[in-house]
This record gives sequence, structure tokens and C-alpha cells, in this order.
Amino acid sequence: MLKDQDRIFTNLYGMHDRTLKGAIARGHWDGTAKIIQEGRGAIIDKMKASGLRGRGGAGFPTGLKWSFMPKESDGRPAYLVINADESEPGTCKDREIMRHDPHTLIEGALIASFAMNAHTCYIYIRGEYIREREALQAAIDEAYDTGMIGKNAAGSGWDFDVFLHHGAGAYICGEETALLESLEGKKGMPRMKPPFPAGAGLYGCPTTVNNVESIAVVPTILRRGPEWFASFGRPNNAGTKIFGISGHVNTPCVVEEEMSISFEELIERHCGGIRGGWDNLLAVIPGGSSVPCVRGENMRDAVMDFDALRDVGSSLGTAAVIVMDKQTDIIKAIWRLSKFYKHESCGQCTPCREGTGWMMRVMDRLVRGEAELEEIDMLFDVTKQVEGHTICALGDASAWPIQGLIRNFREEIEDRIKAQKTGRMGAMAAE
Ligand code: L3W
Ligand code: SF4
Repeated sequence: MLKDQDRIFTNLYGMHDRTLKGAIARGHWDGTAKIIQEGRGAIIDKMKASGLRGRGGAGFPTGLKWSFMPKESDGRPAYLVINADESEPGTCKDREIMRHDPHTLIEGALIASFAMNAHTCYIYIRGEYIREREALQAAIDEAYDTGMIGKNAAGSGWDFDVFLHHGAGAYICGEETALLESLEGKKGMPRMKPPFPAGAGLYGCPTTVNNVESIAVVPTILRRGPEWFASFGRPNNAGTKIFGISGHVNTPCVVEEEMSISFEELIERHCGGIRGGWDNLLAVIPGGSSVPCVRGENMRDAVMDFDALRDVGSSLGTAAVIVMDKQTDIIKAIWRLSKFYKHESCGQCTPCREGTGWMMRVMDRLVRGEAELEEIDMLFDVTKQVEGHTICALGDASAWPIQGLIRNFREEIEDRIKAQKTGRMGAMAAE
């Protein structure tokens, strides 16, 4: 259980002061030049030692990712790109950072950029986040006016610029290579990987794309030490983590907690329990819409981290915890996600373009119970044809929620089909 003094994002709670003065009072921008003057190698080593894994959904080790960037300039500029295109259904954690703690993100951007030899950082923010971009732009302007960024940023000797780029409402632009295409002014369509952005990213130059939360925790990790951060959670699942809990809990919230907290403790401590009590819990999607749902009874003792959630057949993803009680039509809820992925598919690869529509149409009939029982296996088979056969992870993301539904709620799907059939036959007999 995380103590208040170990929270990084203290301005998420209570009275909000997102000005530079407020940020400094909370301990941000303290000794930034000194951190930078320790040198690139030292910063990257500390980030590796902290155990931080990317907070955007994939959990790739952040220090390792930074180490893929060229050590010496080969004549091409290097870039840091911050993925603030937070669009995963259920996910609203980065929004809170940008609203209430924007300076932490800017300070992190400076340090991370220096560590990767980048003088320029682009923050790609979701188009619908209008208030957040105003807050962030105000903080960027304030940081320029006070010399925290710009020439000789924060007295570090490093010149550093930040540009805020507004997205235009496409979920796929949160995929890192689609984001880079969009930033270059093109249609946001994912690129094949490899090459990874560290080799050829923005304008063909070495680029690292990191999530907002991943960058915003950097200054505190370096100030308090990697051991401090690594002391939270479990090995390979270190640190504090922002969870966004929505759905059928008594008080939905966004909260920073210790990684590896149990689901029950997270809900009891911060959300006032499940609506109607634990017996009323039907299902949980523990990491945003892209990860499989889990039956409620399997979730209560689940440990909320990257590795442990695999044991219950799911994943931490963005740590957007979607709670559904027994009043939920779970088949319909997953159908709604399949509709979302069909709508957001960029259409450039066949299994995703065709598969998302196919899956959505079968799901539509499952909701009404108008499918045949054999179609459940057929649908599962289609998800397997999509998964792993596409250019980007949106294909997998469209398949996994349906796989989770079939694995966990097959009986409910079958019952609905049978009930519909019985009803139809009853109606025919009455005619
Ligand atoms: C160099 C290698 N770099 C991997 C880098 C790669 C990327 C990062 C993770 O998807 C997931 C997805 C969604 N050399 C490298 C390398 N990298 N190998 O590491 O890569 P990857 O491919 O594992 O994942 P991804 O394509 O970044 C992200 C899931 O997150 N998700 C969705 C999240 C949505 C949001 C949002 O709305 N903000 O975050 C939730 O679960 O399904 O599986 O940087 O370049 N050998
Ligand atoms: Fe586009 Fe879907 Fe292929 Fe990703 S998987 S590149 S979203 S068609």
C-alpha cells in the first residue's frame, strides 16, 4: 500500500496548483541541472536499475528502450516523442497528469531528451483533450519564460525545445509509428517494424516514443534514486502506478498506487467497494479495452501487475480498470468494443480491415442470441486468424476482448442462443 509521501503525482489530489511555483513547492524542478550533468550513461543506467516499464500498455523496459538510441550523433538529429494520444477506452490517467502536473512531464522530457541526445521533443496530444492541451501549453510557455527550457535549459548547458502537436481524433494515431506518420503530416497509418523508431523514426531520424506517465515519473526516480522506485511492487513489476478505475464501483477514480497491489485492496481502499457488494461483481477488464476480461470471482485476489495478470488470462495494459457488475450485459459490452475496433481500423492490412467487421457482425448476432452454437468456435477461430497477422497491435487488440469473452462467458453465450431458439420454436408452435 502506497503511503502519501511516496506518491509522485501529489497534485492529482485536493487543491490543484499546476503553476511552476506550485510544482517547485512540491519538489519538482529541484536540481534538474545536476541530474543532467551526471551524464547520459548514468541517467540511462539509473533508469534501467529503477525497473520502470513503459506505462502506455506494452510494458517495455524504459531504460532499455533509451539505450537503443545512438550513443553518438551520426549527423541526424534525435527526437523524443511523447505519446499523449490517450484514447484507449477506459483510460484517462495521462489526462490527469497533463491537467494537474504538467511541469513534471516537461522536466521529465528535458532529462529524457538529454539522455538520448535529443534537443527537440514533440508531445502528440489527443485532439479531444482541449483543456489538457491548454494546461500543458501554459506550462510550456511558463517553462520557456523562466528558462527551464529553451537555450541552456534550467542552467544545464543543454538547449531544449518542446512542441505540442494536436491529434485529430483517430485512435490509431496512438500507435507509435502511426503517430510519427501523423506528426510528419501524413495519414496516420502504422509502419512495419523493424525498423524500430530508435533506428528510423521521425523524419527517418533516431526517435524514442514514450508514454506520458513513463516520462513524468523520470525526475522523481532520479531524485529519490532508482532503488526507491524499485522498492515498490514485485521484481520485474516495479514502481508506483496510476490506475484509472471506472464502471460499477461506488467511487470511480484515478489514483496512484503501488504496483502489484491486489485488485480487492485497490477497490476497497480507493473506490468504496463494488456496487452492490463483491457478490455482485460479474467481470473486470483490468487494463483498458484491448485486454481480455476476467470473471469477477477470479479477479478478487488478482495482483495488479504486468506478470501476475497473465495468470488470470489478462494483462495490465494501461491499468484502466473497468468493473462490471451483474446488471451488465457482458456480451453487449464486448460487442461495443468490437464496434470500436472496426471503426478505428486504418484498413491497410486485410486481416484487420476484414476481420474487425466480420467479428463485429458475429458479435452483433451473439448479443441478440440469433447465431448458431457452432459460430462461437468459428468466431474464436477468426480472432486467431487476426491475432498476430497484422502490421500493428490494433489487430490483436480487436481479437483479445472477444477471446476473453468466449473463454470466460461461453455458457452465457450458449444460454442466450438456446433461449432465443426455444423462444423462436415456441412462437412457431403457437402460430
Ligand atoms: C527497439 C526492439 N525497440 C520493442 C519498442 C517499440 C515500442 C515498445 C513496445 O503496443 C500495446 C499494444 C496495445 N528494438 C524493440 C523495440 N520495441 N521491441 O518497445 O513495443 P510493442 O510492440 O510491444 O508494443 P506497442 O506497439 O507499443 C502497445 C496495448 O499497448 N494497449 C493500448 C494502449 C493504448 C494507449 C493509449 O490510448 N494511450 O496506451 C493496451 O493494452 O494493445 O499491445 O516503443 O518500438 N527490438
Ligand atoms: Fe491498420 Fe489494423 Fe493493420 Fe493496424 S492492424 S495497420 S490498424 S489495418
